[in-house]
Amino acid sequence: MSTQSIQDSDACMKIIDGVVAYPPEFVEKYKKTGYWRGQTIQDFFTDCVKKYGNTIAIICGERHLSYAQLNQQIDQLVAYLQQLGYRAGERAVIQLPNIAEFFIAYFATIRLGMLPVMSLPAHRHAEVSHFIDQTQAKLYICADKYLGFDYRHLARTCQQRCPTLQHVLVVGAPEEFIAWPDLTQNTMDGISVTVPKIDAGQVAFFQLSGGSTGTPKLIPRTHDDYLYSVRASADICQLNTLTRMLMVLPVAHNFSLSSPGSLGLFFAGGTLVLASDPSPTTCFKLIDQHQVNHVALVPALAATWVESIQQGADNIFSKIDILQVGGARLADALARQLINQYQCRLQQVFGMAEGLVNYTRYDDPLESIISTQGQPISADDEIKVVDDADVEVPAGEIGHLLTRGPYTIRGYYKADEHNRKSFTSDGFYRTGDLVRITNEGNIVVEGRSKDQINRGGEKIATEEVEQVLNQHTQVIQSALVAMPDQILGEKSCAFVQWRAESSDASPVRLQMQLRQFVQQHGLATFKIPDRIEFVEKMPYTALGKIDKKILRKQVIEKTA
Ligand code: AMP
Ligand code: DBH
Repeated sequence: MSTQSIQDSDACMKIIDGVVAYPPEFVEKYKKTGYWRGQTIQDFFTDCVKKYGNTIAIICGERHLSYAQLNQQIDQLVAYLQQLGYRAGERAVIQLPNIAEFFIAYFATIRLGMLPVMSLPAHRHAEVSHFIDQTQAKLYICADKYLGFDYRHLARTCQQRCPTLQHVLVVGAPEEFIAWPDLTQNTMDGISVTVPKIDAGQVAFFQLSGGSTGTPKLIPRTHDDYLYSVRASADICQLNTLTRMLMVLPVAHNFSLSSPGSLGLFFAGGTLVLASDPSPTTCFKLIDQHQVNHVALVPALAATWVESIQQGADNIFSKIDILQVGGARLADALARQLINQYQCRLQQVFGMAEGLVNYTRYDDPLESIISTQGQPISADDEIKVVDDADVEVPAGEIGHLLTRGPYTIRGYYKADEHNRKSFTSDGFYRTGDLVRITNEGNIVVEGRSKDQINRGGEKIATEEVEQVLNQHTQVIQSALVAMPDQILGEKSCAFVQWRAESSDASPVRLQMQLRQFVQQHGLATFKIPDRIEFVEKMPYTALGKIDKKILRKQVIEKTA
């Protein structure tokens, strides 16, 4: 274990094994208030099983798993992993679609004291190998194929690149890797499992950040802090044993897992229905078939579902009790339409995997629900809206949102340098969001200062894509900017300064080449530029940086 103290201007930050610890006075405060209860995610789930044993926890295709059955399969996998040699403290990257195995893998690794690392199905070998390297993961758990992509292929690349990787566990056909064991046969009975004693103040797992720099950052979440956000969210959203939640967004996403998400649902004893894909065809059927009453979407999906209703599908929104929309700014017009035209009970959710989550409350005035992103979970979420010099702006004015609180991290994992920029010296997280606070205390997201594109809720750190484009031998430099999109809200446009002597191929061919280049590099599918513009020179700001404001204007004019 390595401990490092960084003396900052007004705080002494303790970093233990790459994790920035909460300062002792905050630990004491969050414990005293009852936010942090010393419960691990493992004990939390065991409690759920005790309370709701025979209730159906998960519906996944034809499979209906009760809390007790789920628990039994988790136990089987715990024994299996222990037999493979896994012990507390080791890390496992989990990249699974919306299937029951995700939860079995998540809870089993945690039960064993391992630390799961979340990955989205859209991630490719650049991200996955980075997660493996950064966490020194020995285990990678994936599906054989999903939406036409073969993850065993990805696993092979990671195996070549990542010296720590020892096992690949595949749900489905394993080829040369290890097959997900049949956990229904209780073949592991009789194996004695040593479940370690875990301190709830320790990191439980790594969540994902969209980030705004070159490499994706990992977010270390502790048992204590995460469970507080989960319990409080379940409370705010009034989940109960009758809640039937459809999981449309990727299960590993922070919104899906905790706001209130699957963990909030398990806490309340409800039933989770897993959608294999987010299409109206798949989801509307599941909603009908299983009397779903709670759904969480990103604005882009809500818009797609509206379109499908306009084209003749049933008004699915009137059949559910609550539609949560978050992950990207919901246009007021769409919010209004959902409520007025489709009798939707809407809740806006503005959150981040780093911590802070805001909800409009069910009893808020309609106008607040339509045009604001709500209020924080906790009375102890500290919010500051500041100008470029970190001075608080007058009430109601737009500024940078800074936050600190009982479930917001104090630093990304092993990212000292980046942390100095992303956190203030007194521990506030610089969200990169531009917000204002209404008279009623609601947050309105007005824009963004971080160099990130929000593509229908999927975050793209522009620098990461630019770094890849710049590696192409024919590229002098590149700049990725957001362009407006009717459905997704934003898409990405890469401006590329190309070497003059290489311009004999047609632009269309060059664009294809570049897209392939990004893809071969192993970046997630959603990071491949939607549009590519070749330019002879870049516009610059007075400070000599590429002027993205001008580029954004240019792409709007070109696409108008
Ligand atoms: P991440 O840090 O990758 O978890 O992404 C969180 C970011 O998503 C926030 O900082 C916002 O920029 C954006 N976001 C999430 N929910 C909303 C929302 N309801 N409205 C606007 N932006 C949102
Ligand atoms: O976008 C997000 O990351 C997000 C949105 C809503 C989130 O992490 C959350 C709720 O918890």
